[in-house]
Amino acid sequence: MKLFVYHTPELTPTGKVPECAIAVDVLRATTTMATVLAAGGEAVQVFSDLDHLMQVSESWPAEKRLRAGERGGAKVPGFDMGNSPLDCTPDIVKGRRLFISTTNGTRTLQRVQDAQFVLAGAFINRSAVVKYILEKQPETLWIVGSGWEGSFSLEDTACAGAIAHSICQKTQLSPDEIAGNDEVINAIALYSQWQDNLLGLFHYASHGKRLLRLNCHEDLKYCSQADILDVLPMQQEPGVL
Ligand code: 3SL
Repeated sequence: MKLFVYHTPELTPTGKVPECAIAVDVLRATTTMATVLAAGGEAVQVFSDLDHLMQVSESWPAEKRLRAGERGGAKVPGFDMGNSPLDCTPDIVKGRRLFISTTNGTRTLQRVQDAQFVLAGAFINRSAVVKYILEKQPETLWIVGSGWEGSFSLEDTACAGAIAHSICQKTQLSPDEIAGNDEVINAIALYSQWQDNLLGLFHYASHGKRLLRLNCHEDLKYCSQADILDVLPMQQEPGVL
């Protein structure tokens, strides 16, 4: 298995897809998706465009859908919810499909949607994702961070490092043996430095600061927990997990 880490969807090589891709948007899209599915959501369907989301979800029974829209960290007016994983409790999401559009995370999933296997990963479901990768043993694996509008984000690269670190530990391979690019080594180093204080790292991150300005302290705490959900958000058809 060769592993490649990309900090943003824009940095992935054009015209290529790997056998398996893990989209990561720790703050907060992939954390929210994992939470919805763990809480009994029927599926998560992702959109980059808000109007397209409205149009497609219109044909879904109203009592079986939830529309989640986020721009700039805030809920989009007229949507049922924004992108807080804390709103995704079983009483709200069970049996319903989440139609979601966020600033960056949904674009990452769309960039890798043609890979044979597509997963959504975050700290909260890191061990479930790693378990799947070790069973599947894909020849080529990409971990793609979402960043923020094309720029690097600390939290996504740290999560990529957490996944890579765990793969190394469980296979007894060194980072050098699995790394397909330098970003893998860099991501593992970042995670190793902050693994005992992920919340502290989020406070340094520009998107962490943005969410703190929006009073999302509890969201940051929730997203910083590792391995708390045994859930594997996997693409069933393009754009649907
Ligand atoms: O950029 C995204 O996709 C979102 O996860 C951003 S936010 O955390 O909902 O603000």
